Amino acid sequence: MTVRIGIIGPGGMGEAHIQRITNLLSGGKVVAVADINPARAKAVAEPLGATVYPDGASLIRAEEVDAIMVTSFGPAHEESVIRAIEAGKPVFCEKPLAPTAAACLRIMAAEEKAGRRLVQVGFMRRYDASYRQMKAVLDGGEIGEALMVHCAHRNPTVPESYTADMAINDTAIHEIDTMRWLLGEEFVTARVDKPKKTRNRFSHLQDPLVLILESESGVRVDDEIFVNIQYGYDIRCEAVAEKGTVSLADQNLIERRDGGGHHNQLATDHIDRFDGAFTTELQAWIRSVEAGQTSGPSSWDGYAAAVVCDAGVKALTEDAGVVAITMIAKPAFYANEKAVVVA
Ligand code: ISE
Repeated sequence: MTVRIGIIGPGGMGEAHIQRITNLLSGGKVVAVADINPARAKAVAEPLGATVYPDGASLIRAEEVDAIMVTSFGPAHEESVIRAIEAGKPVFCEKPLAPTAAACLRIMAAEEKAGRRLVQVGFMRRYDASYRQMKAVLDGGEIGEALMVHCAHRNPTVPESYTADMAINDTAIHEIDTMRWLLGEEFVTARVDKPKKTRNRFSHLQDPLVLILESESGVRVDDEIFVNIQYGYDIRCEAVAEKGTVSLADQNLIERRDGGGHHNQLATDHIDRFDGAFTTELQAWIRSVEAGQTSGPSSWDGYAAAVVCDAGVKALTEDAGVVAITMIAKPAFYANEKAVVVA
């Protein structure tokens, strides 16, 4: 079976997903496109031979569309995701699931009403080979329980439109989700440390900053967010456990030695660094749609990340010190989910 996919809001991330589905992955075909900018929808659809729809609602209703991919602007996600759920169609939604916890709760309510999981959230790091190996080591128990995790999330630069809160809800959201998954528990507090600011930033930003999270069992996670580091896209993570440590290795593809010394090739952005993760993530989604069993990061994960982000943004923007994180109890509907990963 070929899963016929309709994409809503094909921006940069959406384009990258379309290229993967069209040129690399098996089992899926993009047949429909909608965008608030009709010229953009046409430009994306034409080379694919896909149909342009005037809006997300008509694309979701279309008989020729089996599954929906939402890659529009975050605040627009809720409407499309809920419509897709109501139409009984599986939906892959880029992060964030929605920008507020309240909107995520509405999505969860729609999914519970539909009676089956239909939403996969685009937290791609769970599909990254190196994070998966770190998780296997921790789950294996040989180095004991994790006590602390040191993370760094460094972007070369960000545009002026990147607002102060985005350091948490656009950038740190990746570590928030990955650490919940890696540790298998929720966070209970958040605080933000504000080091000396780089001169290479727009003045409205606190850059760098360190988000510090504490989990239910007391694991301390620190996450350095530095979005103007200039030199490259650098993602680091070291878990310190009772009898050992495990960390992501340097992500270089090649090492070069020459008269200037010994160099690593660094990634330049997330599309480059997480290339393999995006591929595995989307292939897993297509397979799960074929099997009629949506899996991977769920609406619950989208909600939990949003709640932690809210606490982090409060700590950052209101100088609120240690902020308690309060979530609803995890609904039974979302218990016992497994992430299906396709090698
Ligand atoms: C961006 O939206 C992403 O999702 C990237 O993975 C992250 O590195 C970047 O900071 C965000 O702005």
